[in-house]
Amino acid sequence: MDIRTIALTPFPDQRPGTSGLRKKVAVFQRPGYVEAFVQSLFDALPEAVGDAVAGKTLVLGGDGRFFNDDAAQIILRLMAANGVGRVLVGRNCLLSTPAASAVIRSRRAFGGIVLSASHNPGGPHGDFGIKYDVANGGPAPERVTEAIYHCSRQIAAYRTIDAAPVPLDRLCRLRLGDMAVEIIDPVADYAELMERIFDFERLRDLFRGGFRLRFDALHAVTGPYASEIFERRLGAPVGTAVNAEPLPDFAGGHPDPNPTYAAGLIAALAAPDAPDFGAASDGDGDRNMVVSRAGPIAPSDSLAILAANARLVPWFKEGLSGVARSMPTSRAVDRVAAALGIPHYETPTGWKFFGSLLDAGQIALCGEESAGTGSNHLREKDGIWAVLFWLSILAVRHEPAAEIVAGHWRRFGRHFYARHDYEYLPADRAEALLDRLRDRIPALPGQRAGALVIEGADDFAYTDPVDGSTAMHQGIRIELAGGARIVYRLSGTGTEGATLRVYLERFEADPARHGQATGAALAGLAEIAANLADIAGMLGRTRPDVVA
Ligand code: VG1
Ligand code: CO
Repeated sequence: MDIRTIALTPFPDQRPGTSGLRKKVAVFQRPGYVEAFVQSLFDALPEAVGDAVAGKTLVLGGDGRFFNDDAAQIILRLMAANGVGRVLVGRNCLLSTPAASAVIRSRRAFGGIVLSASHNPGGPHGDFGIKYDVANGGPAPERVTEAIYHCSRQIAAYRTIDAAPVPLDRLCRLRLGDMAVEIIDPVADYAELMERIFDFERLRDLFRGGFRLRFDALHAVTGPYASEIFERRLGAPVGTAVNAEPLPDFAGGHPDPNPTYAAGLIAALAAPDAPDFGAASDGDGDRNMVVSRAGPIAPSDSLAILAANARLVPWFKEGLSGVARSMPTSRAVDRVAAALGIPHYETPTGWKFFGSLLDAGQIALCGEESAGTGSNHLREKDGIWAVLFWLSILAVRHEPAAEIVAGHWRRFGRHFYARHDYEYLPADRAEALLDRLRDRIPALPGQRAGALVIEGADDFAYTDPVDGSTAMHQGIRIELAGGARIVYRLSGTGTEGATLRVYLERFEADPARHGQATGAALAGLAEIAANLADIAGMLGRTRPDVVA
């Protein structure tokens, strides 16, 4: 094997964000860009995780978006040149994010690379991304991503080999230089894990009884998983999974499972002949939106409902050790934890912060307001798993999903919740807005904001209870009288300008008021949030671009 060392000049912008490195495709296509990042990753690992990739088994997959195949070939050559012993590649370099996590864990791999920009749009003018998972199958923690960034600032050369492209379209074993390459079925390990978690016989009964599911894969990676699991293994009718063929540009759509980008699903569930339950996932299969005949179920509510019903799933029959949610996620799940008498944790945004709690067994279930739910079965959030969890509840309780949601609110109260996103902002203006708010924090408690009194304010900082690592400046929290809350933070996944996220939450105990529309219930709070941060004055915006 002839290893070539190619000199390069560092790229200054290779700092991973909330979930890996995300940029426009054109940025990743710059000569040496993928090579610089992946070599920086390999260079960082000995110090960051205590071992190098030489001789190890790695996993490689992606969500199939434009540039997936080109990047895969570049990375395979770098792996060979860096002495990787064996690489397991999903056929056609496809692996959903949760499936990559499953393969890393089931095959005891050293780590894995997932090529995805998740819910961001794809195609030649869209986004691409690279993220690294460590040996527990979870996203590299911050000390690793920071080490990669540090190496990327100093890198002088990368190592590669000259080789023809590796055929990735059929299951086989071959060699690339001295490295063993195994092309694996992207669905098999994952589907097998799902069979161990859920009662598939009971779910088959559900479909035999005529239950109708519509799963919208949005032409992203989950299509093959949904067809195999829902249709072939559980006997749901063919056509249960729609838009199930992964396409490099997601058919021009935006693979973000929210009511705007999955409007077809929302319409199907509102139609007179609506199926019993609807769901959609994102580009890389780790998010889930679930929809009842009454409309989408808020992700924060879904997390709380799964927690309250966990014992209906065989995997959780002994109950949950604890739960966690990201800070901006509504506190609905905290109430469930209190009722169950189990601990609950509040972490910064991003799945990487759940890993240590899951590894230590302190939590068994966790989630984020951004349509992410997961558990100790993996170290990533998991879209198909969340749907199977919901189906399991529906199979046992025999109530419509909308009734389960309403019953949950009657028992625990309702947390009205929304996120307002202001997109494509000049980064300096968005940062100035947060800086200004941060400076005002000490003076805010006791002040009136609209009709409400501010009870507390802080700049969220987190100390991991397991490993003691810290994360600062994770969002500004404003607590208001009566159980209302506003959170401001900047997105760490965008690729164009800055995105300000404003999270609104208001608790309502009275069941007579649970039927209000979310927009109406939060209108007053939205106004307070906009005024408090002077969004119009600072950003020149009078309404959010996206309400999720
Ligand atoms: C967003 C979400 C966050 C999620 C992250 C990755 O991050 O808010 O909850 O973990 O995306 O999800 P940010 O920094 O843009 O708010 V995925 O499915 O896009 O990898
Ligand atoms: Co995703």
